[in-house]
Amino acid sequence: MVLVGADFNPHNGRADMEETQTRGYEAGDIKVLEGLEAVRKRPAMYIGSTDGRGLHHLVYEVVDNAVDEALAGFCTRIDVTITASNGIRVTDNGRGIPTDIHPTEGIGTVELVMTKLHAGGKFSNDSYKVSAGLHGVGVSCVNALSSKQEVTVWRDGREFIQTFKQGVPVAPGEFKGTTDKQGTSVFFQPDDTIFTDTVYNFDTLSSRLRELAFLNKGLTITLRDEREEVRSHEFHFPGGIAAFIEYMDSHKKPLHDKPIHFEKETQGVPLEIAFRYNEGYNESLFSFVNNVNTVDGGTHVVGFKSALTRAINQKAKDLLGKNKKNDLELTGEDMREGLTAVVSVKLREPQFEGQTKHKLGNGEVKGIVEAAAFELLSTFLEENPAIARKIVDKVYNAAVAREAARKARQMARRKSALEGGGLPGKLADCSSRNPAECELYLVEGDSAGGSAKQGRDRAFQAILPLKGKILNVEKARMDKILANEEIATMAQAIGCGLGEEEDSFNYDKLRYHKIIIMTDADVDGSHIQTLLLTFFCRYMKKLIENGVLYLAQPPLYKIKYGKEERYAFDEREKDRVLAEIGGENRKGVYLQRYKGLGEMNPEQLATTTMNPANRILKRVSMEDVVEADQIFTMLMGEEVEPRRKFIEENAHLVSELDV
Ligand code: 1YM
Repeated sequence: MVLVGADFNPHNGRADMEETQTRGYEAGDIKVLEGLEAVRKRPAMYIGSTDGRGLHHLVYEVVDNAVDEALAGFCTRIDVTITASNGIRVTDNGRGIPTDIHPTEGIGTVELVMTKLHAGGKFSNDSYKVSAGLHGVGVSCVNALSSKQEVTVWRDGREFIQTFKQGVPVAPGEFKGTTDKQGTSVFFQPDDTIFTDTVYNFDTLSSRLRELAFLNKGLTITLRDEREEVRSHEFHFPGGIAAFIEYMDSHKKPLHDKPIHFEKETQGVPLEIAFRYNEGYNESLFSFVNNVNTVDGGTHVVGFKSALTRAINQKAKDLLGKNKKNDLELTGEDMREGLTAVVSVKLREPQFEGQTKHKLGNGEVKGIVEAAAFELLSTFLEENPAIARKIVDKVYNAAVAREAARKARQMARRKSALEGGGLPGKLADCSSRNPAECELYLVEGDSAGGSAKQGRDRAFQAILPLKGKILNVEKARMDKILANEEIATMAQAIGCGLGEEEDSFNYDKLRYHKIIIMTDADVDGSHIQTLLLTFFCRYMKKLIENGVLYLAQPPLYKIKYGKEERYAFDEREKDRVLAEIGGENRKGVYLQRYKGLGEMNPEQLATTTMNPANRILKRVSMEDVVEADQIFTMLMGEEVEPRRKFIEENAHLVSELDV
């Protein structure tokens, strides 16, 4: 029983018996300890991973309990603090976790909630708690993975506190005095023997908490950082997910002024939908079930899409039938060009499917969402003819463009058949034909491409040099994109085709399980990187979702001292290495700042950036689709002003890259 510390005696309650929860030590407790021990032994099974993702997951788990209390209608405010020690405090103003002895379990309810593994909804009425996927493993996992946790409850005029170490109560909970406050506060210090990453990221927490505030209209959520530089954010959106749309589209040109926003509860399923069309061409549809982002959609999304298609088709028949040639069929995809939408449902027993459990499976939800959305949409289009007209025109134009793209694609196919198809001439392919071990380097410029070709291990590393800047896909439609040579070459080499439709993108044909973008560490390089990321995000999203896209990290410095050569990948490492060998000004020390890949000879490039034994690769993830989408649009879109502002605000990063 590893978890029972030597100084912990469960029989030996402290303090005054009247003020302390007394309890016996029963068989049930041993089970609890075994449960928590299992969490500590295999943390990844419970929270997904022990890296930064798992670390942040702990916060979401505790915040989820507070949000549940808000959903139940008892809590209006949640305050999250990153403490100076890199611990987390979450405080809500709900009813407070019950402090009495649990009627059936015979121990304090707080202790029960904090120590017993459950999938949610067992002890409380937390009916909207997500019971599958990564969420909802229960706050007891957070406790088990914390070197210290302290729970404070203000309830019925009294303050109650209980402290835990690695999930084990230090002592029974105690009442500390009277109070006029109400609510629950949980402080935890993540156990740094468990996590490989122990530092909380303010922006990561901030964007999830912002999202929660959008999804739970009226709830106030704050985030405060008490580490070096104190900063704080407050999120409160009376507009709910309509405000979410405005936030996401703040850099796009809207087609109509206000987002269209519906809320309706049918058959016990609360449904909230908001959407707005913009002048762009991309679809951004975000769906949530019980506040969890269903990245792979599911039945609620299918229901919404078919309602949208039916309602707009009906209206289009009305409006187009009379004046335009009506020989073009409008497809669902046409209806969603330039659409930003959020669909949020709350379900008592959600079932999640798919590899990552991010797809809603409940069959009944499709019909419920479709019927409600169709009715609301039809009425809206009827009552707002000017907006209906704009939407129908936009959808019609999308259909025309789709038809043009189809023809362009057909031509491209015919052309590649004429040329014998096959692989692009610029590609220096590897000899292995086993995609699982193959890597494709996309290299900026012909000169670095040449070094990479010489330095690579040709058995499994392929090189594709890219010339200059690729097309900015955010501004172009599919027909133009297909005609772009750099893009066509990349798509041919990768092998899956491109596009969002199933018939044009086939993941199974992927020829390399690692696709590595290698650009210079200067402003141009980061611009090309962003263009490529935009392209992959829009037209080969699956590669990012499946984690096969990477960024190479070339060193920024070479430090030479005598015969020794060392490389540094950032400023801190450079300073450390220099300090180790006695400083930059010492005789015989030579410091070189690499401005581009071209300054390295093939051997150096191979050792530092390409050899799997030494290189550092950064995996590109869709963790924060919303944020990525926004930055892409802003950096790449039509509007110049926000881009200028962003670059100005991030000028310190740029100057670091381009000294
Ligand atoms: C900072 C984290 O956990 N708040 C919270 C949790 C609970 C309640 C209120 C609550 C729920 C219920 C009744 C109920 C929980 N209680 C339980 C259990 N904030 C945070 N706020 N009274 C209070 O669901 O019936 C589990 S969570 F099991 F004790 F009821």
